[in-house]
Amino acid sequence: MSTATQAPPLVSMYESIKRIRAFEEKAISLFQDGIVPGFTHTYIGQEAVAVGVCSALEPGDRVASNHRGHGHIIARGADTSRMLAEMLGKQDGYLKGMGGELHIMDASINIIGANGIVGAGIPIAVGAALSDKLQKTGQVTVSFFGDGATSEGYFAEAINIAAIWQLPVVLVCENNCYGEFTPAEHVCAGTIYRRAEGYGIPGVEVDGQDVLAVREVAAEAVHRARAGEGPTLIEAKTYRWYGHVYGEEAMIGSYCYRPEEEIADWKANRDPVVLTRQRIIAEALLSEQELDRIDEAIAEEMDRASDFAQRSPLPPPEQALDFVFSERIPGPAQA
Ligand SMILES: Cc1ncc(C[n+]2csc(CCOP(=O)(O)OP(=O)(O)O)c2C)c(N)n1
Ligand SMILES: [Mg+2]
Repeated sequence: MSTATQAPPLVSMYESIKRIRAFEEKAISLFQDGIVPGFTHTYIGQEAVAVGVCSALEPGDRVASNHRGHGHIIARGADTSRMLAEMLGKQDGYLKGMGGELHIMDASINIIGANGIVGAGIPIAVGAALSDKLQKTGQVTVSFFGDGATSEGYFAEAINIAAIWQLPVVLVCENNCYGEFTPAEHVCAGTIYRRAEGYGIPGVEVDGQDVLAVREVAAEAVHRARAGEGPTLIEAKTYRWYGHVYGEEAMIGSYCYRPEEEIADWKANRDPVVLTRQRIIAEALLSEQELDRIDEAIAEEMDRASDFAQRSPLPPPEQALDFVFSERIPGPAQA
């Protein structure tokens, strides 16, 4: 179900935020039941960043995602059934079950890839933007990455090239306060958005829990990019509710890298679902009951996605080496 075309922007943004939340809750429940193999990097708590930014894009614009990418991809309108099937390693998944959540891409909606290598999506986005500039397509590319990625060489090299060539790219850093188990302030020197000044491009900080504030700064950055005025660095202050990977306690035991009160405060006072709902009610755009009906329709969509993903078959073993972009090197016995 999507009311995005008819609904006022704030309502369609709520719907998108809620879809991300519900998708993640479904993924967590499947993970807890042992149905999702491996790890899952949940986006809960950060939904307003993806939705605010993507609401400022045109359909033809591109998005380069990262390892915490479910929200970015859903905000662009990805098929949640195929996403969930991919997470379960099933044949009807976006990558025929061969890639998992870290590699989801959908060329039909210009998602140019999630990426498991921290920071590596940034030069890919800049490359896409270079292509668009040379071919005068008028498209803009957004790169989403975390605070941790700003300490990688990729970030410095890509932002420099984007700035010097005035490429149509928007660099969105989701500062969720931690990179794995390390507080951002222990590893990120200075202030992330202020680094833009050294490259001669605008840098802006925004409250990542406020979807309208995110949309506003993103719209300005997208406008600049499309007008040929080059990149913008946006630092969205946000928070991930759960571990670096869901259920990380099983790995790190009682090691506590963030205070319980901090987590509780973000959940109680800075929840983007609640904040967006409150705004819709305050502006009398919809009633509580109408919002509940949106929630119910999304919950049904997630139940259908879960059924679809669980019913989908596993890829056959003989497919293991298909779609893999590497050479099979003959072993000594065959040489
Ligand atoms: C180049 C590289 N180094 C280390 C890792 C392991 N790793 C995966 S996610 C992550 C933390 C990234 O933190 P951040 O960029 O802040 O994103 P967040 O997980 O907070 O969304 C690390 C260190 C990796 N995947 N790639
Ligand atoms: Mg982080």
